[in-house]
Amino acid sequence: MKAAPPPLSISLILPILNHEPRLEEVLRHIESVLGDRPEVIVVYDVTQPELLEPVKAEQADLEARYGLRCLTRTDRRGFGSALRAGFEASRGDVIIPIMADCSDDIPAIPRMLERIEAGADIVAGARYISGGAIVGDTPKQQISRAYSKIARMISSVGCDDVSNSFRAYRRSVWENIGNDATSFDISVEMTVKAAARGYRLDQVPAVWTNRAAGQSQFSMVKELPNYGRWLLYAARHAPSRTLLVAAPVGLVSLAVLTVSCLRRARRTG
Ligand SMILES: Nc1nc2c(ncn2[C@@H]2O[C@H](COP(=O)(O)OP(=O)(O)OP(=O)(O)O)[C@@H](O)[C@H]2O)c(=O)[nH]1
Ligand SMILES: [Mg+2]
Repeated sequence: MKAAPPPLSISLILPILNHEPRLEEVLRHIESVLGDRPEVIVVYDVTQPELLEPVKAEQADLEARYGLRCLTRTDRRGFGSALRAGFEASRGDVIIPIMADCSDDIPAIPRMLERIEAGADIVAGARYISGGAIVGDTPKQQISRAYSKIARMISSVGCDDVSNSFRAYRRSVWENIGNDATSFDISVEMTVKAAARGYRLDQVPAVWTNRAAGQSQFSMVKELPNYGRWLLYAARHAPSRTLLVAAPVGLVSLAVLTVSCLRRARRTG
């Protein structure tokens, strides 16, 4: 009888800008769901010299208690760059970015791994399919939902949540697809490039919870051109060239939606 293949090894990458007050809650949750199976790498970007000492103390404490590995970079290099550093330092067969502000659905990870074992190359945690959800909907989330709809409409991307960074990547996908996004759009970049190259995308429902503490680093205005760029890429690589017409329509709809959401957010304070 043929022996069963060994279980896939997992690396979890947690990016942190300076400090995330709920990091330890995330680590405890990971431990309760996955035990000591995953390799955990925390990528800190520290922007103020006076924070370095407390960050180093926090890291030593966490390394001792949770057996994780910390990378420290000075300066703000961006979310995408932090994920890249984590991927490069990781060793797992499957790599999963996890936010350090308790927004990701840790119990969804075993379902993601099942899909990878069944042959998927990327398994997205999808908030916009049945069983997925957002707790604490904001204008940003409404734009994100619309963005995913537009991306799906104008391209061949078989994923209903292209921007969620919470997803499982087979290591080979990350190694074979070059990426250059330094910001939050890295997840969209990987999705549209993987779809264009015929990798197998799958998704599982995931609940995303808005941050309850700490500071958001996401700026809608700064991200708009980044996200626009990947819509164009998706349209360019869609099966039919006629879809090129749909890309500008999608971009304009996204810009209109963004402006109206920002206005609404400003009105409601
Ligand atoms: N290392 C590193 N981590 C970052 C950087 N920017 C954001 N992060 C971390 O990446 C994770 C996601 O960033 P958030 O600010 O929560 O982004 P978001 O989830 O879109 O925004 P919220 O909805 O407000 O939570 C958090 O753990 C941040 O600390 C960065 O430049 N470098
Ligand atoms: Mg967050």
